Amino acid sequence: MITLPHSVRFAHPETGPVVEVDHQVGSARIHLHGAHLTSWRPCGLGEQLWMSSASEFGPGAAIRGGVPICFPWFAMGPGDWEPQHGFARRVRWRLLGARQSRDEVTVVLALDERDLAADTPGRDRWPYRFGLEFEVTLTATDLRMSLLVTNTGDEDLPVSGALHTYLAIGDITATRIEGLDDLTCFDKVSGTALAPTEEPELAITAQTDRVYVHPDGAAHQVTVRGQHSTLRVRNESSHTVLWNPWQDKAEAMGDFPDDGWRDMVCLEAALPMEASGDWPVRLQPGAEHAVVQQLRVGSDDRRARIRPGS
Ligand code: TA6
Repeated sequence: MITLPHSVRFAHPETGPVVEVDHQVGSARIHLHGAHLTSWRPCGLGEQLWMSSASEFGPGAAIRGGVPICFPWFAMGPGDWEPQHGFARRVRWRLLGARQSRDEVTVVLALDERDLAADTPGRDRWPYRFGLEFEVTLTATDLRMSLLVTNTGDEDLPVSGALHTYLAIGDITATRIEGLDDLTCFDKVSGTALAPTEEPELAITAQTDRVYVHPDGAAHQVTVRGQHSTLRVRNESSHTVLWNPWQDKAEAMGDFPDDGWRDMVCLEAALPMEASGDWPVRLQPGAEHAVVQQLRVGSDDRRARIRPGS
């Protein structure tokens, strides 16, 4: 029996069992299904994560919006692996525990091969022993998410995946993204590699699906200046994925509102994948690897961003 701090409780809405966090630093909701974070509200601010009003929540479904956990592969793996983005977001995880202090609250969920049904779609493609821990920490300004993969087996473990975060940005046409201009990327829409640009701010004006490569696989920070707020996204991963389906793709998805593309953007902390040409990460027995994403709300510091001479 897990003892939860007073700011963390279980709830059982129609959409399935959730962990509700209500702390002085903010609130959040995490579904046991997929360990799927579907809401983050920093104290005094509105919802920062975009959720589809048409999302499914049933067994085996992929919840649309919030922070899908893509694992053990991204997209279709090497090209034709179903289900898209792996099985971790489509199965029930376990609540390991939660802790709080005056300034922060943390919830930890877990998944390993013993939690999977033998017929879990995609398991036959990836029959390995593994351990996953997803740790979510809220502070007054930050949401920090860590996905820790451990190879608990006795053979190398091929892994890929991402924290596939949907940001609620207000109006995509009024949104600018800084910090991607100096990276190379693979553009999945055109199927071509794109060189770094000289444009410090990126506007999204059409379907966008890009895999950016972090130099030396180091952490990388991006600033999203949305219609109502500025969000800093720090990805401790090897890649950042940027996605907006735009109108045609949104209309073609049954769990995505036709005009949903107008107020969301995905910025994802990702591991090497087929599109980046360097998948998978191979963990030796006993080894572990973490993907971390930190979202920080904050005042607009344009003064600090003005380039000399501009
Ligand atoms: O992260 C971008 C992407 O790989 C897009 O290509 C698109 O497929 C998106 O993920 C959503 O995938 P999903 O399986 O959640 O519909």
